[in-house]
Amino acid sequence: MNPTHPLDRDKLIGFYRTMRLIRRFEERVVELVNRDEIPGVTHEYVGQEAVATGVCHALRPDDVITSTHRGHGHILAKGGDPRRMIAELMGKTTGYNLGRGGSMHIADLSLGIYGANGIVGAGSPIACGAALAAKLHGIDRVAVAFFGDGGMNQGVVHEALNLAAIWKLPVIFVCENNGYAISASIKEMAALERLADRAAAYGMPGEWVDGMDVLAVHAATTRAVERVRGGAGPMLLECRTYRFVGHFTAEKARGLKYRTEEEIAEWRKRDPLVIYPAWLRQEGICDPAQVDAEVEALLEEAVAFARQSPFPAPDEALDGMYAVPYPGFPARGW
Ligand SMILES: Cc1ncc(C[n+]2csc(CCOP(=O)(O)OP(=O)(O)O)c2C)c(N)n1
Repeated sequence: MNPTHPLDRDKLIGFYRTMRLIRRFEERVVELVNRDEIPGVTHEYVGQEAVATGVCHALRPDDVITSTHRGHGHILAKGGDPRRMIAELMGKTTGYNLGRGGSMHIADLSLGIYGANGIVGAGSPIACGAALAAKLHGIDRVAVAFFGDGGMNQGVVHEALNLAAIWKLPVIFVCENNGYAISASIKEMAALERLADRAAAYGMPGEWVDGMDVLAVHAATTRAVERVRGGAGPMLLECRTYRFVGHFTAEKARGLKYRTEEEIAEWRKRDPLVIYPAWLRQEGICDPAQVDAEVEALLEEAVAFARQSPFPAPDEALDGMYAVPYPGFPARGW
C-alpha cells in the first residue's frame, strides 16, 4: 500500500471493483443483446466508469442519485444488484421493475437510486425534488443529478440549476462531458470550452475535473459533498470523459460516422480500466486479477439468475402501472 495515499486500501480496491464491474457488466450486456436475450438497445457506459465510481463512492448510502439513459454505471456504483439489473434488461419478473421498464428505467429507492431516465435532462428536477424534501425534513442528505453534455443544453436542466441555486438545495449537478450527444459534437453545441463555467451564471461554484481519473473525480466529489451537505447550496461538477463505443448497441448497424478512429485511439490510451489497475499493482495495493475473478463470478451468477427467472404472465401485463389500483381500470397496483 502506498503509505502516502490519503485513502485506505479497501477504498482504493473498491474503486477498481466497481469500475471493473461496470465495464464487464456492459460487455456482458452487449453479448446478451447480440444473442437476442435482451430485447431492444442499451446505451453502454464504457469509458466513463471513473465518473460514476468516483462520484458514488464519495456519497453516503442514503444520498440520492438521478441517472440517465446511460445509467447502468451509476446504478452499479450506487450499489445496484447486477442480478436484478440483468433480469430487468431481459424483461423478467425478478428485475427491478418486474421486467416492465428495461434498461432506461431502473430504480431502487432503498439505495437512493431515483431512476435511470430515458428523457434527456429529466433527472435534474427530480434531484431538486429529492433535495428539497431532505431540506424540508431537516435531513442532511445530498442529491446528485447525472447528465451528459447534451443534457447540459436542455432547458429543464437550466431550470433545475436555477431553482437549486435560489433555494440553496443540496444538489451536485454532475455533467459527464463525453464530447458527444449521439453524433453531435459538443464543440458545435456549446461555445464554451468548459461547461462548468456556466455555473457562475446561476450563482454557484463550478469545477472541472478529469473524468478518466477516478481518484480526481472522487476527490472533487468529496469536496463538493462537504460543501453541499454543509448547507452552502448546489454546485456543478463537469467531468471530462469519453465513451469508447457507440451511442447505443445499434450504432454499428446504422453506420454512423462522426468521429475518427484516431480520436478514439487517443482516448483509449487513458482508459481507466488499464491505467488504474496498473497503478494499483505498481503501488503494491492489490493484484487486480483477483478482483477481476470476483467480478466474473458475480456476473456469471447474475446472468444465470436472470436466465432462470420467469417472464411475466400475459394476464399480468397491466400490473404495476399504478402505485395503487385505479378505479375502473383493469390493472392491479404495484
Ligand atoms: C428530451 C429528449 N430529447 C432527445 C432525446 C433523444 N436522445 C437520447 S440520448 C440523446 C443524446 C444525449 O446526449 P448526452 O446528454 O450528451 O448523453 P450521452 O448519450 O453522451 O451519455 C438524445 C438526443 C431524448 N431521449 N430525450
